[in-house]
Amino acid sequence: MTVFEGRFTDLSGLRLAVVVARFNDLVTAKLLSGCLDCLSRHGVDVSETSAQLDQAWVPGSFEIPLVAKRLATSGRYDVVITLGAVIRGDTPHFDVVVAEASKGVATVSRESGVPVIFGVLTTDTMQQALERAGIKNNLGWSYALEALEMGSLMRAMPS
Ligand code: INI
Repeated sequence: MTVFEGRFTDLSGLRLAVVVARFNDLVTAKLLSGCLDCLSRHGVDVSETSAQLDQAWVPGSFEIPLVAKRLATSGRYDVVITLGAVIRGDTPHFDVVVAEASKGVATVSRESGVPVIFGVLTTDTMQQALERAGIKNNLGWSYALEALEMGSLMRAMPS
């Protein structure tokens, strides 16, 4: 029996891309900083000259799937992380943005065969979003861990 699982060591060859939405950047910048902290502590080069990690900024979460698709299908990355924050209180079209972002990310991941981590926070209030972006916990850290696990798992599996 073979058990396939992701590992958090020997990540030297792993190539990652992060797509970050500027909308609510008070929140998304904090998610990004938690994400980079986690990647760095697991040995990923997150420096400005890194050949292991690239970033793409998009206006809002609605645009995330398009850019995630370009990155995932480029053949350059083992895993793509998406970071966004959609806040119901400020967003009459909350449901539309969330549905497009979540369906879009799932579709890109399935169709490209590249793991795309869904790191779009969906909350009722800015306070809740900030709590998940560092005041209580920084989910950017968790999204990075999930990316490392999935990137490593996919490399371990037969193609
Ligand atoms: N984008 C977000 O990422 N979060 C939001 O809360 C949000 N609100 O409030 O509208 C939001 N809107 C912008 C949207 O993602 C697109 O950028 C815009 O509609 C242009 O396509």
